[in-house]
Amino acid sequence: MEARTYIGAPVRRVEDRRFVTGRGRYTDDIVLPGMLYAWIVRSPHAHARIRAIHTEKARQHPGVVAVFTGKDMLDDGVGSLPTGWQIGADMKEPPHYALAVDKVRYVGDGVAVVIAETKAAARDAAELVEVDYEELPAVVDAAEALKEGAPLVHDEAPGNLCYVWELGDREATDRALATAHHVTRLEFVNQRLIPNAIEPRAAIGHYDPGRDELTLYTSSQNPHLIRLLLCAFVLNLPEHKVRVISPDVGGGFGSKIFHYPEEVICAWSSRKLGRPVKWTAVRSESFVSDAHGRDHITTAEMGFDRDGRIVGLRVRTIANLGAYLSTFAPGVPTWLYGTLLAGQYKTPHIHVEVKGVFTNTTPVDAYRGAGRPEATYVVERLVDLAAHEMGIDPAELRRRNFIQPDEFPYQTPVVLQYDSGNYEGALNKVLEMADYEQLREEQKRAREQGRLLGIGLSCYIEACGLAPSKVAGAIGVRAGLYESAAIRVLPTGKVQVFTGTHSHGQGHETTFAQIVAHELGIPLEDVEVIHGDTAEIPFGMGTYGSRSLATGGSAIYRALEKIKAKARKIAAHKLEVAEEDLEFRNGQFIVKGTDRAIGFGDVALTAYVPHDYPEDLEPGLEENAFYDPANFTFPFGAHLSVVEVDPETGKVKLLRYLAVDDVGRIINPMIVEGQIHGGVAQGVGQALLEGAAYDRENGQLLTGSLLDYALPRADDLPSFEIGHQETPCPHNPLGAKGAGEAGTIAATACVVNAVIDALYHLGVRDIPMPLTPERVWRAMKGLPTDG
Ligand code: MCN
Repeated sequence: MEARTYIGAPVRRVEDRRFVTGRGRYTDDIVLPGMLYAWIVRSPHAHARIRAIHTEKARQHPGVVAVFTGKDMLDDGVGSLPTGWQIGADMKEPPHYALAVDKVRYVGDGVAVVIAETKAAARDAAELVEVDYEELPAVVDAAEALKEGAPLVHDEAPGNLCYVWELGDREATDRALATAHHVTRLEFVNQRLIPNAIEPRAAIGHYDPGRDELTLYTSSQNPHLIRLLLCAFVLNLPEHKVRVISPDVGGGFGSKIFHYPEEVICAWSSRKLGRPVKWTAVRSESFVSDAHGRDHITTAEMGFDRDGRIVGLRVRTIANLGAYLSTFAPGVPTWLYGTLLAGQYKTPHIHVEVKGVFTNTTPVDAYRGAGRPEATYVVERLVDLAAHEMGIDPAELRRRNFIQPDEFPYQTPVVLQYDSGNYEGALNKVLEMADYEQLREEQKRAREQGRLLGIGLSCYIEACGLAPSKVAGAIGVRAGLYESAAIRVLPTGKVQVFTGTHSHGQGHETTFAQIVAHELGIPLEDVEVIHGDTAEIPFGMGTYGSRSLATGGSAIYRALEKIKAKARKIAAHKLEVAEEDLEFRNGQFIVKGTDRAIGFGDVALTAYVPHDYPEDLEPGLEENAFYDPANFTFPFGAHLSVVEVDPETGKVKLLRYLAVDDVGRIINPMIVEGQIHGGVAQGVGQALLEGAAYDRENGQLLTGSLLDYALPRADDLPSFEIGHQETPCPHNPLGAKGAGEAGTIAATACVVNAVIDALYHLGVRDIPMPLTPERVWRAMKGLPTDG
């Protein structure tokens, strides 16, 4: 392949060689000499006081080395896990200890850890730990938790209220809705989801007493942040003596961004015992101990004028935060949600109020899309329902309200300034791919035959590429959100790229290598991308919020510019010409208008064997860059789905799913398609299948395994039809926007809209998700659906 054509090429993922041949190296694959195994004793109660913990029997079990409780850790000075996002000065931030000290607050809350020579011994001995609980009433529903007399989760948070957050102009929005020609209103639950990465979370603490150094291996999306929180807040360790390694990670979908109790437990107990300590979750443990996603109760009203133009949007949301604040939890239902409520539309007035609430449930935090799927669901369900209510075609109603291509940069009433877009272009393309008019005809014919076909649209926008650090600071994020890169050109011209992002399925080892090979004009095989080890890479901010290409890729690009600038000086010296007389093409510095040239490899060698070298230049060819973006990136798109509902059983069959996404300039279209496919599958999962259920009486998680929690499978999904549109991002050097969450953000509303479209003529306006056959059937019969 011509070196210069790597950007935009559907290169196969280089990392897959090791993954598909079983040679990936995940945390649980790592076996260290003298390693011990941890098993965590978890609360079977949603809410209880711990009267006493009896550990003697467990300690005597063969193979057991130690049993620790929350009190042991507290007495040893171990601090609380902090949250990284402050929402307003009044936000309540009760302590969250790695093991509960006085009270347990959800089923799965850790109370003790058993550490033994084998995992089996640790597990067996854990059964011998006797905890004397005084059970307390529990509350799992966020609206119930706000009611007077509800069980109190934390004394520090009266009424279970963590914060009240609002954005937008309340009075102007109220006025706009009061005088609107038509108001569409929806009350709904955006249900709780449980992430299920293929690889369960795992951690190994490895303390080396000789060097007084701690290494933490952890299946994390975010190694530097974990090290910072662990050192500065929880264990009070010198940061330079701690190394965090996130080796191969088998998916995260957001759930591995956060600093988890088990990381603290393994790190601390390894220091105590002077031996490595490993913990690996079993799947049912992941169900209760990985942070969950979504869980909003929302009332939303959208007002329209006589011509179908949106005049205002009012949103009231109660967000369930679970029992403790997870690392980014406060920001997800607020800044990552409320700021996206303009969607793709010119909505003059928006007001949103969010109450963040503690309950006796697993903590809730970011899950693929994090706040943005919830915002898209609000906007796209309302627009679609309004179209039905006003008798306007849903595509036409959207067209009447789109922000137009010549209106960018576009300032929304909810803080964000969109940088670029062509929303109608994406909609037109997906309608054309689907042959929309023909589909509507088919729908009519099908209805005459008693068949229930539905067509759904979802025109989404997301803010990703998190974030300008200045903005992050202004909205309470307790971290910078730039990204780092280092490029080391070796004497033979081979290149190592160190990135502060973390790849756990997204294919960075391929796409980032494509950028480098393209820009340096060298073969892809000459580039190695390294990530996930704080001892090797500059301080980085990790992977989430579809930020890695836009920020991490841009940092790599900036470092490449420095490499090229230095290489040019060396080349000019070797060729005895001025730097301006050189052009760099296909890996060669060429004297303009001549055939005299020097290859990049020769320049690299000269940098390390500087016998004949410019006087004022340092040897070596290695550069760093930290890239802080000027704005978020704003990918968008239009998705369309076609469903058929079985009138007898209520079963929804997804017949077609089409997506046109605009993720700016594409580095690797095959990887982007894969990202969209995976994202859509997760979005469809929320619409039709997935949903966490708690027993309201006793707070037990009823969907605690894959037997009860339905993930989408291949046979639930059609073959997706994918189209692209490219509107380059105007403010990063690659012109790239994010792609990692787009599918999830669009798909949920798209599928629900299709089902409602199929049933609207039967009087169905809404069905709670997931749209199980029973609920759909009940809705068709006019029976209550919230069971
Ligand atoms: N890409 C591209 N051209 C673009 C945009 C992206 O070629 N214009 C490529 C990128 O180079 C990268 C991939 O697409 O290889 C995704 O890039 P990006 O959108 O920057 O997203 P991140 O790499 O930051 O990944 C995060 C995102 C999120 S937030 C979740 S959640 C998610 C996702 O990615 N979790 C995933 N995709 C996942 N895919 C897998 N397999 N596993 C997960 O856990």
